[in-house]
Amino acid sequence: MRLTDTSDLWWKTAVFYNLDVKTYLDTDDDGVGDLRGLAQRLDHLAELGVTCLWLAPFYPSPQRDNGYDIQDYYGVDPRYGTLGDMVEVLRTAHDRGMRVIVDLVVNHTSDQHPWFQEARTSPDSRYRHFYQWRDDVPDDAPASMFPDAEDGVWRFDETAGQYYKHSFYRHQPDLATDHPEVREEIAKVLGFWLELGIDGFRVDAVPFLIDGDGGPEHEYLRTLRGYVSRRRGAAMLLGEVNLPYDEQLAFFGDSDGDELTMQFDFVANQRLYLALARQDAAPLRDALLSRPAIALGNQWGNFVRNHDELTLDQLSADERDEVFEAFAPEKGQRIHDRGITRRLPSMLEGDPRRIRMVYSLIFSLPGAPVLYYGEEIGMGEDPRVTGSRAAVRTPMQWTDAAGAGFSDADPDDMVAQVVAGGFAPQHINVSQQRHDPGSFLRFVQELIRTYRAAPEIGWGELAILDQPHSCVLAHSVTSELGMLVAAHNFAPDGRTFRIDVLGADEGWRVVSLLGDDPAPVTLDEGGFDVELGGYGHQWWRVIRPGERRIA
Ligand code: TEU
Repeated sequence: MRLTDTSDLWWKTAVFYNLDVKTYLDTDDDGVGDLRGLAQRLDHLAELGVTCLWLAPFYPSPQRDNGYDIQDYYGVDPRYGTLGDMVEVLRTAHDRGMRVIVDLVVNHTSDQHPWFQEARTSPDSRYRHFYQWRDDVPDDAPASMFPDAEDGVWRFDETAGQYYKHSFYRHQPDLATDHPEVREEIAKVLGFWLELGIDGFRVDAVPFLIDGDGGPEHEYLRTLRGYVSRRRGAAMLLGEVNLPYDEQLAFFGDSDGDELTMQFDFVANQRLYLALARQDAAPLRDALLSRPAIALGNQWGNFVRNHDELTLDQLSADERDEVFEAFAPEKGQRIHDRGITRRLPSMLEGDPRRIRMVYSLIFSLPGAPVLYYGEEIGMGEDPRVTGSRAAVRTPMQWTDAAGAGFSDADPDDMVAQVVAGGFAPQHINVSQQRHDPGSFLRFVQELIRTYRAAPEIGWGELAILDQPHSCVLAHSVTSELGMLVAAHNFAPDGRTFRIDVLGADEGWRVVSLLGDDPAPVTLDEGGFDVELGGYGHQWWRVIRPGERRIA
């Protein structure tokens, strides 16, 4: 992409919010959330300050992998509503100033997809080459991503008389994405949703999509991105690439950044949890220092939690054990030997200072924050669901009612049970927090407001600032738009220190952004003194002489 005009790079400063229609709001009390319910709650999201929704897969699906097993790329699962309801959601979101991206899951289809059903019938089927077939299992076959469910990635299909590849579950055959006809079909899918008004795609499992046996490489990602941009100038691709930074870099493309528009920062995410476990900011500090520079049009997606397990696969075995011990002491809270099935607030035992510190930090790092539904009220996982990602896929907690205000259906008919225990809706819900000025919801709303008023976070460059405490992360983000300084304390006791502002000059001032003291402080020899409480957090705006910005 040539960047002549940067006004349409909306994702640089967007606030993303991922939700799954089926667990959001059920308007017909059949126990399954629906698009009409989502439409009704768009005002909650707009009020919160969200600027882009990411809708988890809502397509027709046998639901054996939470909808990531797609049977028809052009439809809406009838349990959620119709395509017409989807257009209403889109229109209403756009009316409220929110964009909408959807999951693009084209590494594989469901085995119930007509292409696969047809492909397996005969080697001469016109869909046979849509998938990857072999007569035997290759010696160098990779291990399955789901080792407790699958013992490999090749499975013999009796009907087909051959092995097919499945990088994920056996019911998710991998598409042959290097085949021109498959690519043409994928292009049509993208074209369909773009024409309906979708603003981009969260691209599932990208390294699998462009890798594999004789698979296409980065040139295909470039093609996809080019196609998306041609069809809709301001549309983007947010890719799921859980790899080390140096490998991730290639997925942004060359110096023009012409492949994935955005990628989640899995490295910083995993290092964040190690830092929390150690009560020492060093692991995260080191990660951020090694975070590569990206092209102007690209962006990092910063997140605390997503819909999968909290994967710790990029930590060493010892580091992973430290995090397991601190935050998932019970075996049932772990999965695949690499991840945790809990949400942050429960891992931090509900400590408000610590939870707020983490969200403040995520919003202050260069990039665009990506929230997972329920994070705005501090939802926890369902402790009764063990060893499964389903623990964090529970109904959104709107009220303190038995059905969480999500649904009045019989609990047995509900798509997922409402969380029980200390994080149940009686304790954690939107209604109650809306009315409480000290609530977590109000805190997140304020954080989003402040992030949106500080575009330097999305556009700026990160610097880690020197100060004497390893438990503290002090950083600044600087761009032509302004400068922000932030400090976060990973330890339970308070710390005092001095922050020297990079490049500070005569007359520079700082003003606290998240606190309630609006008085600017003039820098003293280029720095200022900071008092940070236990697990404390602070943001400051740097005001240079002549700048008219307000706090
Ligand atoms: O995930 C792909 C994927 O690579 C992760 O699930 C990975 O296993 C995890 O990050 C640990 O490293 C996507 C979806 O997010 C997931 O829900 C689906 O199950 C999966 O694709 C298959 O479609």
